[in-house]
Amino acid sequence: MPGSFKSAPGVLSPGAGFVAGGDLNSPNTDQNRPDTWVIGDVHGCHATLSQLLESLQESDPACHFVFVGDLVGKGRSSLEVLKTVHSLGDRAEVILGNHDLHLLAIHAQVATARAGDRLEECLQHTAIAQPKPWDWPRWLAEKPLALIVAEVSGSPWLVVHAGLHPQWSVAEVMTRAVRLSQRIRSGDWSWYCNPTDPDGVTADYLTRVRGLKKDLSLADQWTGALDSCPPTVTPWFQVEDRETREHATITGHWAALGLVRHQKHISIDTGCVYGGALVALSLQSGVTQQIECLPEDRIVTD
Ligand SMILES: [Mn+2]
Repeated sequence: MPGSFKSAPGVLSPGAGFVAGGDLNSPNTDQNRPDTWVIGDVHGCHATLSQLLESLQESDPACHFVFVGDLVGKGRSSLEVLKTVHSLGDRAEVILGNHDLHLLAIHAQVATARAGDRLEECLQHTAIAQPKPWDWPRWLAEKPLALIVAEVSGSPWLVVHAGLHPQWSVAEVMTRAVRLSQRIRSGDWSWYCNPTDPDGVTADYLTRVRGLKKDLSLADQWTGALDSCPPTVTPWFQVEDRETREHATITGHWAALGLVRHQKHISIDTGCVYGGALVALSLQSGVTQQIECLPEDRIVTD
């Protein structure tokens, strides 16, 4: 079932003629070219992901996927999600989210698991001596923190997990993302949860930001819906004169926000692991498909 964007205060909802992409007036109608679907936060919801992938591939077997990050954490089947996305090979690109970084940091022994992470299966997998396990940490650490997706119609999309510092240009975002990736791949985690390290700052904005205070620092305490925004806080994508405002951007991370469009920005985390839905956004047509969280993925919390 195609989904729809919700209206929220200060957020423009697309009309029936909405077309995704940098050029909103030039829809791509090339039905012969495989589509690219951008998929929201999976968080270990393997059954729901499998059903969504099956549905998307039924009509377009050669389609590509971009995952906005947080493949793992909270949900029951993080290892299965990693394996499934890995099995898509070159047809899937993955952006790292805060929970993906947290898993890699635990594996690198610079962080400890928290209650509710449900990452034991991933961590035990690499501890098995025989048979030789799949080296998911190596695969995951290679994934970028920002991705530019070129589409035939319109200008390219910039995809990150959470958001962007309002004063960073696209070029600065990519430079920072590449520099942080190099440290992750080299096994250097001294930036992790370290706000005095420039790469720690990069990680904060790209993988964790929601609201910003007046000085553009993170308003960490607020994770709610737009209508609960404290008066001294501004959602990062609504900051006036944001450097990236003319670029088409897509993020996940913010479950309470849901499927929302604001000017050229689209947020697609609809909180599957919290009993919501898992969303896929077509970069060709701008339509969304979503699957409600399946019972086997549902986490019952007291
Ligand atoms: Mn996240």
